[in-house]
Amino acid sequence: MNNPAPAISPPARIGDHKPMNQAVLDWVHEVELLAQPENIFWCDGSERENEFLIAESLKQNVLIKLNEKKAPRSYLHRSNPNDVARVEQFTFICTPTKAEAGPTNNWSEPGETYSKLRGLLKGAMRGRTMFVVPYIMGPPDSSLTKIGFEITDSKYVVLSMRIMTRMGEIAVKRLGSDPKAEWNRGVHSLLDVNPERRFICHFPQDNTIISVGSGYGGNVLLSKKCLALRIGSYLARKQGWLAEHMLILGVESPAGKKHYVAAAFPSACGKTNFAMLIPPKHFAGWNVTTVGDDIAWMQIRDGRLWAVNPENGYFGVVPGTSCKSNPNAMKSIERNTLYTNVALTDDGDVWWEGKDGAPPKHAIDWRGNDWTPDSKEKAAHPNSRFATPMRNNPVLDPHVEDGKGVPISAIIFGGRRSDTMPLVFQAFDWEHGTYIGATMASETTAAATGAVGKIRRDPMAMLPFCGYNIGDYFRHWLETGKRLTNPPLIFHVNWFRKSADGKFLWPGFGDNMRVLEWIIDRCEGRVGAHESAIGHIPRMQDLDLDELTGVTPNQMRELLNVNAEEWQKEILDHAKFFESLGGVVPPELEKQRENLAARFKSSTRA
Ligand code: OXD
Ligand code: MN
Repeated sequence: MNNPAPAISPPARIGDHKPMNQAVLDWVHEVELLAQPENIFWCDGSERENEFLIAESLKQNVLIKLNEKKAPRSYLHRSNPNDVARVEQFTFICTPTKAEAGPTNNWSEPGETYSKLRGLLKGAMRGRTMFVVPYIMGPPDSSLTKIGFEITDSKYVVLSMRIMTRMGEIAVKRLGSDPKAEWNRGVHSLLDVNPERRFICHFPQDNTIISVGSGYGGNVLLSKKCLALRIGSYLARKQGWLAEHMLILGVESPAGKKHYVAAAFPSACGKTNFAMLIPPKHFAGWNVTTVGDDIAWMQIRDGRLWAVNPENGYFGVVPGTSCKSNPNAMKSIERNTLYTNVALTDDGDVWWEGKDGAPPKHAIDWRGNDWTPDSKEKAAHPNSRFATPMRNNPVLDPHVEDGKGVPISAIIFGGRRSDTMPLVFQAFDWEHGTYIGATMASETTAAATGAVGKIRRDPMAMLPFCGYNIGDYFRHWLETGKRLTNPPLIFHVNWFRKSADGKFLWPGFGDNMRVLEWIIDRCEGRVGAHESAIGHIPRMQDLDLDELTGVTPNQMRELLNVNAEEWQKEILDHAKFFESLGGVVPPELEKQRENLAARFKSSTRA
């Protein structure tokens, strides 16, 4: 469990890798004086250090070793049951004014917040080891790459950061000794893992993050949601690029033509599955490769958008992952994987709901209790996770380390919608696409605490991750569009539409290739569409549906249908959402809504 663990004493040359940079040394000293740890452990990211930390974690029951034959070099971690997901209600953007954080963020005054956090951190690491984790986000030779240092009192965090980032020596070298160099300061302490003392605070102006009271990945791997998205989006606007909650995939046709696509779906809506898609047999010769499964940093070059994945690993949702839903993820997590909150089988393997094969007759559930198929509780927590190096992915894109990134031909927005949203449609242009992203909605999932299955607007899947005023974020998207001479085409997809009797209409997974092919063909201008009120929609004949099983022509019509009544409600809901943002929405997007409503009025066929 994620409870405070005693200090460790590493052998010589482990934990003594101090950087040369005086600004880092001064800051670490300041945190040391405040948190009063027993000792400081400077990480270098080496294999030797990793082995040592794993051995210590096993001794202190922070990790459980899995069966070496079934899950080589893999471990299970159980978090405190009160600490299993991101806590949006305790996540703050601490800008000098509330307006800078905007209507979608919790705001807290920086001065007061620093003092409150200092109070909580005072003496918080007494008797414990304080780790200093240097890391970079982005390929080593990218101009977008950022340096971060995370101080933490959790070995689980150090081990996870080693998977999720390029950690250690590489960051120390890149930073060098310039005291004015740009780097992110991150401080994390478990405290006593008490939800009442759990705060995830971002200070964009100071490039600083302080996270206390949690051990859950999204709250504490400060490189990911905190730096790469919240602080990242703030820096991106200032510096003229985009930091987005998007997967990046490559798709190559049998003729050898390759395109890259970025897609924004809210948390736990299938980004990892889509990024690792295996085309159905009928699509022989098509290949999908993964650049990233969660975050895209994109900059403009030659009038196009070029994307890099800042991460080095995948932190994916486990339940539902199987050889049917994502064979490449199953291969990726076969080894060197850190599991959190899945079930442990009697033979030392891991299990979760939705895994291939029959459930085990007995297991230990994610809380550490006995479990059988008759148990009422789930064996794995619905937001249980794997952290696995991206190099485990058999379909890793060869350009993943390319500093200039990959050129993006299409951007896809999508969410879980039981109704209203057709399988796929294409925006008329960038501004219309920005509107589609800005009004995107999805049913909530277990990735964040709170009710599951409620529709919420989640602009560009960035609602929990935009580190500044959402109105300015929309404006930044519109401005970016003006700077692009060769912008990506923008699409919206919905794999989750249901029939009147509540069944999913679309098989999803590999069959999403059929939609992806249409998207690529649209980019190449070689396939048709019907021009509807909401955008270009494929007609049945525009999609390759050969050998598609389980979808009748009527169901297909339903999937592609634009129901005017549902859309009247949808447009009203867009208006309500914009209104709830209190006047920050750019007029161009208000106008887009009026145009959408007008198109429905002037059209008899939607
Ligand atoms: C994630 C999330 O973990 O979006 O990627 O919550
Ligand atoms: Mn995510």
